[in-house]
Amino acid sequence: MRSTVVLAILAGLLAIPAQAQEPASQPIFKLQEVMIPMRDGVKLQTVILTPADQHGPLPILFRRTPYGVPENPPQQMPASWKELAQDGYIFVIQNLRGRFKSEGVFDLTSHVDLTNPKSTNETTDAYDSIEWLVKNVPNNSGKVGMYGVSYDGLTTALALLHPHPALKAMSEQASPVDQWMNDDDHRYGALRESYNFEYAVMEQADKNSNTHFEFETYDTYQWYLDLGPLSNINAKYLHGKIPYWNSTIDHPDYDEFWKKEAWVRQLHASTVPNLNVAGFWDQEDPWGPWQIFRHAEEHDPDHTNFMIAGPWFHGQWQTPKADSIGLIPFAGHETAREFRENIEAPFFGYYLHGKGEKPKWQASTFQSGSNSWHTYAVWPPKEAQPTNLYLHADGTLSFTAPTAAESAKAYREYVSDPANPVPYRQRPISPTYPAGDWRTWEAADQRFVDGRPDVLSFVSAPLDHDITVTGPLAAALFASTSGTDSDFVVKLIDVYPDNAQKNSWAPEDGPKPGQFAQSLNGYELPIAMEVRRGRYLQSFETPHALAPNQPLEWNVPLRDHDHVFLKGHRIMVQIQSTWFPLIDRNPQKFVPSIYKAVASDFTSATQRIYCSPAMPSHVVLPVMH
Ligand code: PG9
Repeated sequence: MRSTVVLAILAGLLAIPAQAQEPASQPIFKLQEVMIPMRDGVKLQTVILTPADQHGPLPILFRRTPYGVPENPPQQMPASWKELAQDGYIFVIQNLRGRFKSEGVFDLTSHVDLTNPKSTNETTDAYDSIEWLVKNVPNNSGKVGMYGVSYDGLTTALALLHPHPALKAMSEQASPVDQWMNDDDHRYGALRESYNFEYAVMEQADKNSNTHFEFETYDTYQWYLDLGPLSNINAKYLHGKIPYWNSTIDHPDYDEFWKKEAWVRQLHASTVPNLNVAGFWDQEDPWGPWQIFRHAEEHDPDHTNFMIAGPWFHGQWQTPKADSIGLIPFAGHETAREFRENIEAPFFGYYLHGKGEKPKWQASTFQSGSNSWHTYAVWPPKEAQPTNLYLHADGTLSFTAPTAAESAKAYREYVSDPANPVPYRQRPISPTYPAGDWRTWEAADQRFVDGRPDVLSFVSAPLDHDITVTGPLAAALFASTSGTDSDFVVKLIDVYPDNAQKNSWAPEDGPKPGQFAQSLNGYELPIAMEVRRGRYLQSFETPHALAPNQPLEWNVPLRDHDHVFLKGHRIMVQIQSTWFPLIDRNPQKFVPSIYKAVASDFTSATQRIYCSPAMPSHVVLPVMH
């Protein structure tokens, strides 16, 4: 059981895929398990994988995980290590305190208090472990790198707050930084209901395993709908036993608890050379790496802070190839292999082996649409000009602002009903883990909600030239609700022409049943999607009721992107007020805490999006010139 779980985790979450490995004729690593003592006496279970053919001293590549360490040495080189291993590293993997055989208590909230000398946390545990490793691992070169995806990226990034002097380079990949503001658990205070709940159960139900919540209903959309108010999660299922879930519902607003969790607020310099890696379609942590990059930029005199991004789902850059995401092919590029071969391995090679050259760029992306690699001296590039794309009341989208003549019909409206929320992906919605179709939902064809009366679409004419957007995107909506609280979800979509799919092709993992029926012809590919919750428009700390039917400006950050809307494609914006069960349902009636709302608080509301000269709802695109 344990080994199945570890294998699944390594293959999926931690992106060391089991498939596409190379056959080995002899053992490639020697495995040693040790318990490394921390400053408070707690010992952490740690596995040291030494190359069987090691001759001279080698640097250590260190990964810290909550998901379990391997019990046996890999028989074959994991695809995600292949390029790194050519330079030679001692790979070290450690279970975090409180996970599996590691002693102590697991803290899912990554609180780091460096002012208290008695406090232990992931920053001090990384420091103490590196201190031990450089002194105790035979034949190490004294140089250490850290790396990892997601939670392992977080534990990497946390070492930035007080790095051990032997830590010479790191690559944090998809690390969250502030779980109330964005990434896994909330979006600007709107709860990521399915993820927060299912993940907290996975990591906190049992110290010795990764636990998948057993839904009685396969279509979790139905399960969460039948659940009713969120208070039923504890009342009916968890009974207060999952600490992170309890903290979430005890702290609905951006209070001191969440501000402490937002560890990136303590980062103001590039303290270790760092390759930040983000996926444009990362369904879990798309935002954190950009925040780490920006915070480290505050003081980076030696230019050691780098940003890489590509058209990837969570961790896809560590899969064997990444030549497509869902149905979207990358024009023959094996983007994951290319990233590891041309960027990740040379980066560590330079800082840990003294080989090759330092990257000459600050940012590098695999740009979607054009399907090509790019480098940028600075991010965002100076050539990107913020350009408004306006929503019009006739359902069109254009670079021309609404005119006075359009004022007669100044808005579009719909009724949002929490009893019939818009699904975030096509039903049935399988459980988030293990893997499943969760990984690619952000690149799914949005035609599945076209025609719903509670989803507004605005569409441009076919483009007469390519439009390249490189940098941060945002939406500014002028919107009202007949309720006293409400959500607005904005989706920016690339609409493929009806004759887009000329050649046949197969996705990376081979076509799955049903995939042949889908087509890129007319495909509605989401480029950016985000939600804002009305109660937090004025203040994240103190929620406020909205005045019914009073238009307000809603600013919706849409993160950093690099995409070309190709000639002949159209641009679309979709707007809706539910996104379920990804985001919990807003009762649409202001209550002090949504997590304490009762069934009768949930009411329908009439939502309006304004498109007039005085209230010109628009999306801001960083258009390259
Ligand atoms: N997205 C997962 C996670 C990271 C950090 C905190 C909580 C969850 C993960 O894939 O590890």
